[in-house]
Amino acid sequence: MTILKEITEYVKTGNAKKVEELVKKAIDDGKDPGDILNNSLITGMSEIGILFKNNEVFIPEVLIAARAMKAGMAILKPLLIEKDVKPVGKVVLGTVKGDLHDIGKNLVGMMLEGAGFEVIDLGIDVSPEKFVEAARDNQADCVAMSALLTTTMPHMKDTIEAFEAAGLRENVKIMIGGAPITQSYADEIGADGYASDAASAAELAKNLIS
Ligand code: B1M
Repeated sequence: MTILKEITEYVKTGNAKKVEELVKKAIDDGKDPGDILNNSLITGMSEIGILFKNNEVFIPEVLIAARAMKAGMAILKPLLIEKDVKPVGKVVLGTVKGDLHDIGKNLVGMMLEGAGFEVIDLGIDVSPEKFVEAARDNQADCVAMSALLTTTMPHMKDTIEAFEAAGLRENVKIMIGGAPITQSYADEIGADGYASDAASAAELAKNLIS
């Protein structure tokens, strides 16, 4: 098995120590940091995402895989910056105003990072104004909103309207998700996309900005 394939397997099984050790070894062996990122860490997260989507693994496995990926990323990051390897895109992520649920949102963030995005996570209870400000300040490509309550879903619409009012709607793709959200709700409020789970969210973000 190649070292990159080995790293992929250790990301999937969530072995952060091994990932760290093998990423260091791959660098010492002269492997390109971008190659290590794309063909081992991202592959591992994307494979765990598919298993999660198919209910073959569950939240704890995704969390430990993400921790292992992050251990590898911590080593790669300075080298990627040095080599000016750009992220796939920038996503501003948050749970909408009035909503404190963040477990699903955090999984979405991990899958986005795993897919090579830079994620600016604004946390929970994020107002439309905060989404607009963060997207503007960071020149984000995409805004990703999560809501778990039927009472907070309308803030997704308010946020889209805030982007329109700020004259920034054309600059960003807006995607939404969360247990009560549907594709028809996304269509109704004028979002660019809806994803039902974290792995699909990463796929959607890639499609939206490509
Ligand atoms: Co709350 N809660 N909760 N809760 N809570 C629900 C959502 C509820 C369905 C429970 C119920 O009554 N059966 C219900 C909502 C009813 C409704 O509106 N229809 C509810 C309620 C009512 C409340 C309170 C109002 C309770 C109260 O105080 N009376 C209160 C509200 C607080 C607030 O937000 N203002 C409340 C509070 C809480 C806790 C704080 C105790 C806790 C949250 C802890 C935390 O997140 N840090 C909590 C929890 C844990 C839940 C349940 C049990 C689990 C939610 C969860 O984390 N699921 C939930 C019931 C349930 O869903 N079974 C419930 C796991 C997570 C991985 O799934 O978030 O759906 P989910 O994310 C998925 C997808 O939806 C998708 O990807 C994820 C993974 O694949 N996804 C996206 C999510 N965001 C996405 C964004 C995307 C794309 C995909 O693109 C941007």
